[in-house]
Amino acid sequence: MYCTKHIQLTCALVQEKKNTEIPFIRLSLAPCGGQYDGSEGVVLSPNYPLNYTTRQTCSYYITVSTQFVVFGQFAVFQTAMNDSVELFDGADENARLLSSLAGSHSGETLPLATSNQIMLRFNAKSGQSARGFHFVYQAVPRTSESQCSSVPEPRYGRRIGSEFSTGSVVRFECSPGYLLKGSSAIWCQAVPGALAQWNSTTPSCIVPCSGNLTERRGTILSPAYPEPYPNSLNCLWRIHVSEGAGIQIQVVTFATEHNWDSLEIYDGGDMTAPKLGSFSGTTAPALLNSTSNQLLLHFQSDISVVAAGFHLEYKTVGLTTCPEPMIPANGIKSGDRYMVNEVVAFSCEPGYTLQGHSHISCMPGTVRRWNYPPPLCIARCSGVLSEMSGVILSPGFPGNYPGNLDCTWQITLPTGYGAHIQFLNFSSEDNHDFLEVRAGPQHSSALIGQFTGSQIPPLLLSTTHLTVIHFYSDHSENRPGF
Ligand SMILES: [Ca+2]
Ligand SMILES: [Ca+2]
Repeated sequence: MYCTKHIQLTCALVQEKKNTEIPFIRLSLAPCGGQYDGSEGVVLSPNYPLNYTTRQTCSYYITVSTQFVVFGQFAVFQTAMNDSVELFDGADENARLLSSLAGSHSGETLPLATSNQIMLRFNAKSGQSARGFHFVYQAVPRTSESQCSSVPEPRYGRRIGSEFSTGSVVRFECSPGYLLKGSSAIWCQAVPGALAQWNSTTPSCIVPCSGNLTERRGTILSPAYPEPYPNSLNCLWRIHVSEGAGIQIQVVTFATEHNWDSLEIYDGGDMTAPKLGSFSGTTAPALLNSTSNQLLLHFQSDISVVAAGFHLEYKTVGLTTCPEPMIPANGIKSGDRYMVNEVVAFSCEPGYTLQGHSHISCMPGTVRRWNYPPPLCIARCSGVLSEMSGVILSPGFPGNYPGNLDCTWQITLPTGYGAHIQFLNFSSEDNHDFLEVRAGPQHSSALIGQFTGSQIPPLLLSTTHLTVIHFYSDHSENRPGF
């Protein structure tokens, strides 16, 4: 099938229904209309959580015990502009209209009903569709002149105070990651000749689509979490903790539309910083570590298909360093800073050859480690030396050389120069392991000296510019060499 995601709406819908990568999409579909008798409950638009079916009117009748009244709010509300929901303060549409809503109104608290019955009528005649609604209701005590209506806990938050008589104050706070929208405190006022009333509506707890987080720890949620996030988001969160500290993000849940809705995390204060990663679908690492005291999170969703979103927790951590690198035997380390991106260099003492990487750097990532192991400094069996001075060591020096060696070092000097050869150490198995110095590359070239045993050879002079040193050891009895 050929289809372009952003052009064919039908294609997007099919994709949503078939998409098995996105968890939390409930597939049981809500009916159009019904009777609700519990002391609390949920009313969903037809087909919810998918877009509602159009060209119909659905009537929902909600009844609670007679000593209570109905209190309700829309956790989610999204209709086409010409489709509306009407709430009637009684058993049918002849009762007083409590509220009439169209468009987008999630989280709003509705006026309290005066009766124990309400009727909710959904007019979906426009032919256009949208997400619909998720209406939550509960039975609350009737009010009086000295008693305000009982105040429910906000979704994703809590109510502090449970006195609802005149003069009482009730405060609200939101769960981590949510922001209070509305009054953080309300009080119950006496109204002369009428029922007592709260001075303001109860607030709601929403997820902000941006933020500057400076606390030592915190929570970042995708907008509308734990409901799926909306389309067309462009959210930016900055975490900035104290200088010298690092930030660790724990990914608690993560699900976005694969390839289309992605969370990018920058290892610094702005989008020019290197990315710690770009995540979409359900793949995100459990832990992410910054290399400094700032992180930037950028979440974008496109125009169709959503998923459950994400829940991230961050905390401030000590920025860890890479472990002290081991200095190779006969080697020298330069650099003593082991933070991320810092480099340590190694070199070898004269006569030793560096094997491995001369520079290693401390890598960013969840675990602090060097990009390479420290190098080794080894005395090689054979080599070509063309410097005007140098050092030659037997393999393994200052330890014993191995058996069965056949090493050749060639000293190549500019024409006209000869070589002084001075032995600082010499020890080989007498009459079995030999060192030979010849004035030329051939085995037949003039022998300057042949040495074996434990006596240090004398100062030698080669009169040619090409001097060759051979060292042979047999299969047994090794000594420290030279
Ligand atoms: Ca999307
Ligand atoms: Ca030997």
